[in-house]
Amino acid sequence: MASTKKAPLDPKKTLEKIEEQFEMFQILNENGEVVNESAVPDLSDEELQELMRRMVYSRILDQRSISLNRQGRLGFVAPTAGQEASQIASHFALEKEDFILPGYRDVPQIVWHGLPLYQAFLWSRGHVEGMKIPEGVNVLPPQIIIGAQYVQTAGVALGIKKRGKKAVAITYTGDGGSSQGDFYEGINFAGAFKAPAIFVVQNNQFAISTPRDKQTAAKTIAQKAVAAGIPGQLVDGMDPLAVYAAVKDARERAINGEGPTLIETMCYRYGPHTMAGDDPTRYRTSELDNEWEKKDPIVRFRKFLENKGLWSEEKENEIIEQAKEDIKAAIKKADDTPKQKVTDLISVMFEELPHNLQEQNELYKAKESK
Ligand SMILES: Cc1ncc(C[n+]2csc(CCOP(=O)(O)OP(=O)(O)O)c2C)c(N)n1
Ligand SMILES: [Mg+2]
Repeated sequence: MASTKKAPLDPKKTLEKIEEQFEMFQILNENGEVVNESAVPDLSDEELQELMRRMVYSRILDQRSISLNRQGRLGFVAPTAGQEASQIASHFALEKEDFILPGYRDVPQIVWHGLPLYQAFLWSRGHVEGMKIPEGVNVLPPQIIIGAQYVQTAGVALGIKKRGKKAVAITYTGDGGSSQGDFYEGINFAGAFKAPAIFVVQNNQFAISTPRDKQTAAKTIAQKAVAAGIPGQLVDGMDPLAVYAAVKDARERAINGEGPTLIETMCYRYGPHTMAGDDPTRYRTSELDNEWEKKDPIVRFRKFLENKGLWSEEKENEIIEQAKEDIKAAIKKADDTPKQKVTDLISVMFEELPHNLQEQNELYKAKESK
């Protein structure tokens, strides 16, 4: 007779043990005080100021993009305010030779990586000139298909590895994106091939109107790394120093041949999902908005820098003015770009046009020359 002794199965405990290990990594608290001294990254005073400059600039770019959209001068705009630490501080840990595979909200990172601002504006308008990315700027067009950039990143990272380059491919998606099949395929493949990839999930708590707790039963998104056999890190995405340190660490391991990392940045978008018309008051409470605004990355970092004597109102105002001037010049340059023709759109798709597109191209060429 078979033994009636119960096997000591406890898969629930296994899960709990895994989940409790995913603690949120933080260096600066909401008051800009260092709470994790040993983790403070080695950045010079100038670098700290530069990081702040870029976050302030990004906030202004967001505000101006929203108003340009309202004036009908921009097309697609996905607001970024609240996500500056997740976006700018993660980018700050990269090098020029690294590749960025952005989602639609990640325009600031690709602009800081070298995409001229007027081209980002043209992209917003759906103009083909927007994504003719200059030589040497390692950026792919922002992905609209949720999560697709994760699979592409595994491929780009494998390519980097095969060429023996000391660089990484970094990609961004959202909490919603982490539910897509592409998310799992990307992290799994990169893990299997130890490809130098950094997978960032900017968990801004909502996928349009769907809250994070309806997205997954998992306690954290970072723990999804466990199934792919890669390191996962949960980070305070409103803390620029923590985000910077986590990405820097992931980058170092990646270029040392140790493979990819999944990083979840806990953050919030203050604005709507996009400027296409969703109303956040229909799916968020003002209490929740207020709670997150207290964690603001720029306020927090300003306090930190002021305490070190590295920041002033004057300095910040100069940056704001500079950003506004740059944006004005960039929108003018976008306006001055010749209007897109149908043949521009057709001819940009292939190096050599297939037969049917050649026919269409000829047809439109004739129309456009009238
Ligand atoms: C494959 C696919 N499904 C659905 C959509 C429609 N869609 C656009 S944005 C979005 C929500 C994404 O949320 P999240 O990943 O959290 O990113 P966030 O916008 O919050 O930055 C959805 C479902 C899409 N673009 N692609
Ligand atoms: Mg989201």
